[in-house]
Amino acid sequence: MIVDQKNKDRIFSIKQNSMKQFCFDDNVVQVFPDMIARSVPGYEVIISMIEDITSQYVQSGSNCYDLGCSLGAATISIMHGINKKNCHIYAIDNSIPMIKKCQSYVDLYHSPAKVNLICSDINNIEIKNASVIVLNFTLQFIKPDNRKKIINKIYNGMNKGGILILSEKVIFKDEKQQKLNENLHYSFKSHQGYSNLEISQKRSALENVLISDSIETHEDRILTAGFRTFEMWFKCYNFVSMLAIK
Ligand code: GEK
Repeated sequence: MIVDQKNKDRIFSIKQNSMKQFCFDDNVVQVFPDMIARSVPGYEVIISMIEDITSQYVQSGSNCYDLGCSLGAATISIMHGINKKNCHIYAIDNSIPMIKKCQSYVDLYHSPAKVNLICSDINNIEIKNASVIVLNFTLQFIKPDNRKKIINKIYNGMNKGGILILSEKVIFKDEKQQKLNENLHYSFKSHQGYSNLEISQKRSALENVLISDSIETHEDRILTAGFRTFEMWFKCYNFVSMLAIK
């Protein structure tokens, strides 16, 4: 992913009197690569491993989906990981400015697979003949009541042996563990150059927008849908990436 160093995230650096809910608008899109890299510990590792995991599970003649693709970092990893013939990638996001800019990034790379960028709500899309599906920090923005339906839809549209890579910010049932991981994440953001004001204003803007589940809730939802394997393959503080195999 190409990051324009001039586009540093300073969105929450000035004191705001009334806090608007966070949304993926033009301002966020302009600084998004810097924002996500400095907010999500381990993001780059997860993005690079998506290529590796894709290469192990992609099936010939199948579809790969990047749901909530933003600027296409995971899409580009999927493109690089595809080592089978006649594959098709669908990268989907419901933010118009994200999809527009995503197209310009994806166009920089060559892929034997056909890539289609679609501006749509992932609640409304159809999934079929899938071997690799990525939800990289997207499910947490979906209304909690709709999450089970999306995981079931993913399972039903997936071929046997196909995989879901699900990365999320999570909460812990144990209060001490929750506090510890929250504090570690706070220090990470502070070391990344975010001020206390930026951290607290972003937290307020994300309230009721980013709603985290526990690892147990994700595992239960995935196994109840029918997936035969659930593995938490990556964890850094309160950010995890899980692998489900059909
Ligand atoms: C990455 N995966 O760089 N339908 C479609 N898209 C949605 C929906 C929805 N209902 N809700 C939110 N989004 C990316 C990072 S960011 C994570 C994903 C973050 C989209 C939203 O527009 C945004 O682009 C993305 O999900 C979440 O690997 O910013 O923490």
